[in-house]
Amino acid sequence: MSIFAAVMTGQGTGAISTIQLFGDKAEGVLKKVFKPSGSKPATFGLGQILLGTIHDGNRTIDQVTIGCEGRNNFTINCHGNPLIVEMIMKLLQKRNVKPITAQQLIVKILSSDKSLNTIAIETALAQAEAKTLEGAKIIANQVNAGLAKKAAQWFDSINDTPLKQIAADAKKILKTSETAKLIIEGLTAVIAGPPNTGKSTLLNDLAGKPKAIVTDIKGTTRDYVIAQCLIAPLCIELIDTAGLDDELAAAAANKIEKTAQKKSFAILEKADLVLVVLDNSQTQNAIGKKLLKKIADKKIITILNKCDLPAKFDTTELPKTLTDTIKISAKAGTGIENLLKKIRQLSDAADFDLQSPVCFTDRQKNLLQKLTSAKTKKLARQIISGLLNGRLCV
Ligand SMILES: Nc1nc2c(ncn2[C@@H]2O[C@H](COP(=O)(O)OP(=O)(O)OP(=O)(O)O)[C@@H](O)[C@H]2O)c(=O)[nH]1
Ligand SMILES: [Mg+2]
Repeated sequence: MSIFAAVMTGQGTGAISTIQLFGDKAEGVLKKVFKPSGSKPATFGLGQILLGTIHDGNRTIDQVTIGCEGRNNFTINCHGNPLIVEMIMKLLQKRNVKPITAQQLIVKILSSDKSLNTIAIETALAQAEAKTLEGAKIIANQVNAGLAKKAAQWFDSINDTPLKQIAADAKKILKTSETAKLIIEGLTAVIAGPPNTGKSTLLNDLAGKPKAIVTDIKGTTRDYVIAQCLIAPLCIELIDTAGLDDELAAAAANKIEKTAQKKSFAILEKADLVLVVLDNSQTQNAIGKKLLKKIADKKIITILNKCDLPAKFDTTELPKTLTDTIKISAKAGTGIENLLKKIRQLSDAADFDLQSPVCFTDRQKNLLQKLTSAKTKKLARQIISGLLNGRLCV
């Protein structure tokens, strides 16, 4: 086996950076580049940390600590200047150490532990990327329960279980995974609607800070404004757009307005959820046909805003896709709790069981999709075995 090294900490300057060294001759390399403090030669015992210096011949590069995490597995904790990190990596390369990415190194280390299945390795990689604590828990639960347990059950009982049953189970897991994905990766909610209805006021409310400019002038927002907002268990990227109006778009006198309208329609493409904000204190809300067409297949909540003022809007006039309404006053901050509840409900995140079996990588998803249409038990067994013990490409 070769010796590999990867920078495990994030790019840029920090107090400390960590380089991990892995391979059956890693200790030999360390003995050549590391001088322990004191007079004794370095001996690396499992779980020990040694203080000393990394040197290139007579030149000291940095004071470091070396952690021994396994027989072939060491961490070099150096100072966090990227130049120092680069010098140490170059020094290791001179000693025939191959530089790889942190992800690749994690896969190599975990793959060397034969007691771990592939889902456990994917868990270690994916957990760090989860946007919420609940998302991290969902992923962690797939190792000893969840997907790994389900796959092991399928494998053990394949001779007695009809393929139809396995396919139905796989379909259910794929469906549940759609909600899990929103909790793990977060969702994008676009705030859209006619001008001056209170979209930016709502964004500021949900973001908990004045991110977007609010005025009583129609067309205040031009470039869209993004804010992150935690509506546990969901991490939401909220996007406030320019007021959308078919007539305004057609008649937009200047280039800036035209571009603002275009950009707002375009951003709707990436919405998992659309919050259509209307002004409940006006008799008319010009909900353009173009907006309705754009969001026809999206999850939508229609927000009747400005409910602190007398109601004038006749909701029976609303098109079918906008009849799921909720009343709020973004300015007074009333009705917001109900809105949050509705957002959770609509994304199925409200009562999500964090123990449910779900897939959380494209590899797992592809295999489950194949399993839904496997025509023979031999093929089904191969797919399930791949789910548990397949190779990872990183
Ligand atoms: N009374 C009342 N006024 C509100 C409410 N929400 C917003 N407003 C007011 O409505 C006006 C427009 O608010 P904005 O949040 O800028 O509206 P917008 O939809 O972002 O407007 P555009 O960016 O022009 O499309 C401002 O004067 C706000 O103070 C509300 O709940 N009640
Ligand atoms: Mg605005």
